[in-house]
Amino acid sequence: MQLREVEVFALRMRLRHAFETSFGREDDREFLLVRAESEDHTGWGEVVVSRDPFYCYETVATAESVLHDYLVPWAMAKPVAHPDDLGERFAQVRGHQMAKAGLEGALWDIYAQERGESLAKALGGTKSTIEVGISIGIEPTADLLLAQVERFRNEGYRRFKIKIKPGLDYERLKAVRDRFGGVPMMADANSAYTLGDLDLLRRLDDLDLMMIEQPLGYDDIVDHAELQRSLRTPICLDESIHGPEDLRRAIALGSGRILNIKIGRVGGLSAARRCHDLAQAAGWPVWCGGMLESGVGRLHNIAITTLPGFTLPGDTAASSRYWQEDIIEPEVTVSSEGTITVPTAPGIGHRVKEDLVRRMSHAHFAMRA
Ligand code: OSB
Ligand code: MG
Repeated sequence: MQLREVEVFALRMRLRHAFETSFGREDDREFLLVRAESEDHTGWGEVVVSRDPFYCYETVATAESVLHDYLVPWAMAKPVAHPDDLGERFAQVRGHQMAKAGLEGALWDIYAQERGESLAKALGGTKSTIEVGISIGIEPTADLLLAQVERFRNEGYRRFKIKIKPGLDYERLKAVRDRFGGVPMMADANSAYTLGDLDLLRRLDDLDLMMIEQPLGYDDIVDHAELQRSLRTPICLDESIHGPEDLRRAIALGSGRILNIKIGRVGGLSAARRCHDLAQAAGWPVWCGGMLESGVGRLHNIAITTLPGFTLPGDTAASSRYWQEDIIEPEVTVSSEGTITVPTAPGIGHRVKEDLVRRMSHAHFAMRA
């Protein structure tokens, strides 16, 4: 495929329910959308950055700059035979995985449309429905947390991820365990602890959690290995894995036993697929994480989750969990059994409300080949 035009839109979307983690609180999502046009097709990708560099170093501003100055011109410079080839073309830019992933995602959408296949099928996915869970932020009180779990359990979600931070951890999780019995649940600490908290982390073993996600440093795989040796609960890595090479090292060290794959964090769908393959070979189950995506990123998440190694429910909830109005049509819905039906139309498979995107976007650039 040869790109004719790439447009990048900056969006700010109000979350229906503020989302708080150990690193901060988000009331609005600020992120970028990429619209890429080839001779015959239009593809969409989402750059899952935030306004602030609190989850990782990338932000709306860094992604906008790197896309404008390097990645978009390089993607348009000559034809792309396969989206897998972009990794090499982008390699001179170190890091900036989310910026790379957003643009690569738009090319994957085009590539799938060219083949007349759904994005899931083009990636080699095998499922027609996927199982999903939900990620619940740090709520102001334990009662409000319990009310959230209750609501989402009634809606059908298959597993509950509860955000924790020091002081709001064991008791909160215990309250959920006591109220809801054996529900599949896990905790996500977003790097809020150190090995100095070993006693507390060990107590979490009593709660029969499916896993504890990223308890230690955002860039650590050594302390996590030590912690995993002293915990029964599997550790799931999120922040510290930025691609297949990080994963290879983490597997070698035993830094965990499960991987959260976020397409943006690992640098795109091609890298996500390679992480999936590596994890599968090592016997690590994987699941698809989320970055409070709009419909565009959500559809990419659904597609990657159809690969066979995604054996645990992910964080890909319904559009309505996040947005008053999503930017895709139809919106993503979750059945009362906690499943999402994988789109079968070519590419990402749902229509992007382009007029709405153009009206909502507060900054924009376009480049032509
Ligand atoms: O750590 O998985 C995380 C959201 C923003 C930043 C980091 C994380 C999250 C989530 C939400 O847990 C997942 C979602 O519902 O999209
Ligand atoms: Mg996480």
